[in-house]
This record gives sequence, C-alpha cells and structure tokens, in this order.
Amino acid sequence: MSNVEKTLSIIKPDAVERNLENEIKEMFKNNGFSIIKQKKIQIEKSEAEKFYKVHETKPFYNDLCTYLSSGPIVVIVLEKDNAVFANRKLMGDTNPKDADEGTIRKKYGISIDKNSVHGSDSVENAKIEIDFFFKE
Ligand code: IDP
Ligand code: MG
Repeated sequence: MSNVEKTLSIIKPDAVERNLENEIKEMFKNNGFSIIKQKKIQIEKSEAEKFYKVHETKPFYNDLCTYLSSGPIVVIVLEKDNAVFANRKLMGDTNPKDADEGTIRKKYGISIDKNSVHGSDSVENAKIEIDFFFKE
C-alpha cells in the first residue's frame, strides 16, 4: 500500500555557501522525491530559536541557532512514499563521520554542526516544520 508523505528539508548555510544547492536537489530527485515547495531565505536568530526549540536545553543550542541564521538557507517540502524515513536515510547520520556512503551528509557534511541538511524526524514534526516555513 502506498503511504505518500511530505517532509521538510533544509539545505543549511554551509551547503548553500558552497553552491551545493543544485547537487543536493538532484540527489532528492534521483531518489524519487518530488520537490513541491521551495524557497531560499535567511532567518533571524529568534526564528531559528523557535524552529530548534526542542533542543533548547542542549549545550549546542545557542551555536546551532546562530549558525542556522548565519546565511541563506533553502527550505524544501519533499514528497514521496514514506518521505520522512526515506529522507532521514538519504541524509545519513547527524555526524558526517558516522554517515553511510552515498548519503548527503557523508558526501557534503563538514562536521556535526555543519552537516549540510536538516530533515524532519517524524510525520508529526514534518507537519509542524512545513507549517513553520510555508503557512500562509
Ligand atoms: P538531526 O539534524 O540529525 O535531526 P538533531 O539531534 O536533531 O540531529 O540535532 C539538530 C542539529 O543540531 C544537528 O543537525 C546538528 O547540526 C546540531 N547538533 C546535534 N548534536 C550536536 C552536537 O553534539 N554538537 C554540535 N551540534 C550538534
Ligand atoms: Mg533533528
């Protein structure tokens, strides 16, 4: 049975800065994802703090929010069968050093903080994150 889902991807500042936007989008398309919405934006630190609120108690929270707001990002809504899990798999481990061959983070990630992409971690969070960036 098919189970078409949407998930939110973000191409983070380190990847946009290195002009990897098109290569990463090609990886999504080559893996069967449809890009149904996208925009290139730069967010305020206060918005990054809202977006990453689940991490507010973590020691890396402040640096993470400074970083996500440090330059342009591309926010993308991806659609595919089981898109949330499929995108997590395509992204690879949070730490590029631990990511499997062929994943986005293995290919392009620099470090655990500059790991090139974000991806929603559940269907519920995907809805919240898509609304966060695309709600009219
Ligand atoms: P995820 O992006 O793979 O879902 P999360 O645990 O949700 O990973 O963490 C959100 C982001 O916070 C990561 O993508 C990474 O950029 C950053 N991060 C996570 N753990 C660490 C850490 O231990 N040190 C520095 N940054 C971290
Ligand atoms: Mg996460």
